[in-house]
Amino acid sequence: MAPARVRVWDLTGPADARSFLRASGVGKSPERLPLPCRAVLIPIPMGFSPNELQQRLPAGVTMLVGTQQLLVAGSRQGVWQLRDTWPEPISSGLGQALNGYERRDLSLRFSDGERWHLAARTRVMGILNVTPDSFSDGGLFATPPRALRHAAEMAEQGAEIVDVGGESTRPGAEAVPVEEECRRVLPVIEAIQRERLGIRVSIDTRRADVAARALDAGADMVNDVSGLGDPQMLPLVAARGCPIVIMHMRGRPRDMQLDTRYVDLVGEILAALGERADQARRATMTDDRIVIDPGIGFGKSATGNEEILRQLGSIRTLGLPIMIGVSRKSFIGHRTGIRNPGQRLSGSLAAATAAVLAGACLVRAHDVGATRQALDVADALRPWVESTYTAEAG
Ligand code: HH2
Repeated sequence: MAPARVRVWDLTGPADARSFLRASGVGKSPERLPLPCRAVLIPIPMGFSPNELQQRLPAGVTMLVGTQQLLVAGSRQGVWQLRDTWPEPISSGLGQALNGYERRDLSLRFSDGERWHLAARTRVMGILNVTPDSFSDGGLFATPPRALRHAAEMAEQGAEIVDVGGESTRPGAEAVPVEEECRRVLPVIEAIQRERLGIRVSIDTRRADVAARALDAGADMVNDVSGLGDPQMLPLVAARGCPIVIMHMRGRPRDMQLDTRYVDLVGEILAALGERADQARRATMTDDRIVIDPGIGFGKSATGNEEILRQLGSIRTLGLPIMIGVSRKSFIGHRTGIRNPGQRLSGSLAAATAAVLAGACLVRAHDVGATRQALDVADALRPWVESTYTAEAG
């Protein structure tokens, strides 16, 4: 019996609780929850009676019953006790989810053996779009010398990895032929390696063919916005020993903004990313080579993007490093009225800081210096970092 897919979130007050209840469809009244509390959503396994589970509820833990899910809420300790008192498959699903949610030893390992310890410091991924049409910097770095100069600048400003992309994934963008994508990205990756900028390189592509040639040219990681949409992507990264970012996107850039309605947005993202991560693990990828990303702006409305950021903590349930890409995106323009993406830096920093305080440990950004400064402060204030991990080891 597969473990039940459970979702964990620490609710701090009625606003959190209301959004969690609304999304899950389990009741509407936050006053029924013992706030602040740890809340856990559990799919009701076939043949289980909520009444029987209710009888085995530890003292101080509240249970609400929906049509397909149970919500239990209480102290951290009370919720952990359920793992020992409730039967399988809930017990192991709960154990896995609580362990994932509380996991602090997250790291990222590259094929040469270098390991980044992520709990100690959030890493900044500088965006290097070598495209004519990206939404905020299209055309600016489209020649190899300009791209190289920008990569060097970002390295100096504190980026530890640059994400080289040769295809815009802005809403409505058409796919670029493989040869053209390679023609744009490969010379830039080769130049960064040749110049020894001391920065890692990620290839932002949905295609395994492009990723393979980028890895040959010296890229260290694959950033796949289609979340393993190309069936050859997983065998490729598994064989090469490199890490991969698995991002959530519903639809394709061409059509992803046509319908941005979800029944339970964060629940759907969690389920999709959890499934892809399991697929990667089955292909021998270890957890230190899998990064997950909820895909801000990819098939989501402006308020949906804010909901993801508000509930980002619950994505920690998967126990994997979380990357976030909020830089200059349109939900910031929607909230502030600022139409020019280049003028959205302050909003980008606010969103990145909120994401890091909720558990993101890799931030993809255009404005590297300002982002690094904001995250140095955010890192010092992250409530979930344990002192044992504050000494950077790698
Ligand atoms: N966003 C963009 C592209 N790649 N990758 C990840 N993992 N997460 C993101 O949020 C993400 C991403 C879109 O931003 P940008 O590269 O600036 O624009 P464009 O797609 O127009 O080139």
